[in-house]
Amino acid sequence: KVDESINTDIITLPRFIIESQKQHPKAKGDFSLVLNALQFAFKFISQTIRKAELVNLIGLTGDINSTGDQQKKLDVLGDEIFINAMKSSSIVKILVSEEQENLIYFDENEPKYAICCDPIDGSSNLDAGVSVGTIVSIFRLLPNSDGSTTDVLRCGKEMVGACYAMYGSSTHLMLCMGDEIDGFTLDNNLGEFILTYPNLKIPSHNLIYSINEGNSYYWDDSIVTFVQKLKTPDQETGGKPFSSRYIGSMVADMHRTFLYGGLFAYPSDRKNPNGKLRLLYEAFPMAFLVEHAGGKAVNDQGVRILDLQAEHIHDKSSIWIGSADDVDKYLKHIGKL
Ligand code: AHM
Ligand code: MG
Repeated sequence: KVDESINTDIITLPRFIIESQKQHPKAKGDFSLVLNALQFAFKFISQTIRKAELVNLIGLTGDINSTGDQQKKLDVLGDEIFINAMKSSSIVKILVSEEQENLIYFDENEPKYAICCDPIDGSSNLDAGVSVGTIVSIFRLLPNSDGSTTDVLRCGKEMVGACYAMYGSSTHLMLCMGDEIDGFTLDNNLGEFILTYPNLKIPSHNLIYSINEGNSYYWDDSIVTFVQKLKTPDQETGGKPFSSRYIGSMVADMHRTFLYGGLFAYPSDRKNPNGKLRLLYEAFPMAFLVEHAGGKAVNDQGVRILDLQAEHIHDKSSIWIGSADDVDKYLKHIGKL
């Protein structure tokens, strides 16, 4: 007897890409080559992280990366996996990686796409088995460009796509190719990402704030007052205070925010005058995804993240991101709404 509980008509990522391509008859299939390389990198990194403890990969290499952090072996491996996957895409010309000081240029590839990525974001959490992820922004090269930093030192709104993979209890992929955002879950037996959250919308509000409050000593008074306000029940919050949730891994904190709603922030402070998170491969892709899911993302001054432009590939930005109503609360607080 056939087990009727098994769905035999699932939408895998390759099927999803083919079907979306049909809706854009002018598409030449270039973007699918990029996605194919990306999903391979995500699967490879996912497997590597899951095996890490067993094959004794945990530990420091002793090197310092371009933004001054100590690199771990998994950071190096994740970076290598990512670079090789983009190289083999045939179509990604340049790559900005958090782990590489300079832009990587692939001589052999066609000059079509530029990718910016944090191969393993939240890596300080790795040894504790906490969820980490890979964050990616995708730009099409400027007309007639052969690939250079000017292709990525642009406004975030010029991106053509963004995604992140989160290596948690399952491996999830959240993807936006310019329209909606769609979520996939990796089926390890099939080796395929399966569509599990079609056309995901972020809730317009939730009583959750996610911020490293240990930094409050270094914050401006305005931020201290705002966070205090979130913890003080009022009529707007239905008489309840916001709850605090902070994993310390942006992908995991944002994944929860996409599904449950609320507000995630990493403001600037006296230690990090421009915030901590990087514009090209942390703030931009998350802002792109959140806006396509109906949310908002702004910096400390209330400027839309996607209107910002990086001057250097590793530039940082403050960020307030999440449910539209909760970001609006911050905007009202600073008098920008
Ligand atoms: P990383 O790219 O070096 O891993 O740093 C980025 C991470 C984010 O994932 C996370 O939101 C943030 O750093 C946490 O920082 P902190 O430990 O200062 O709260
Ligand atoms: Mg990182």
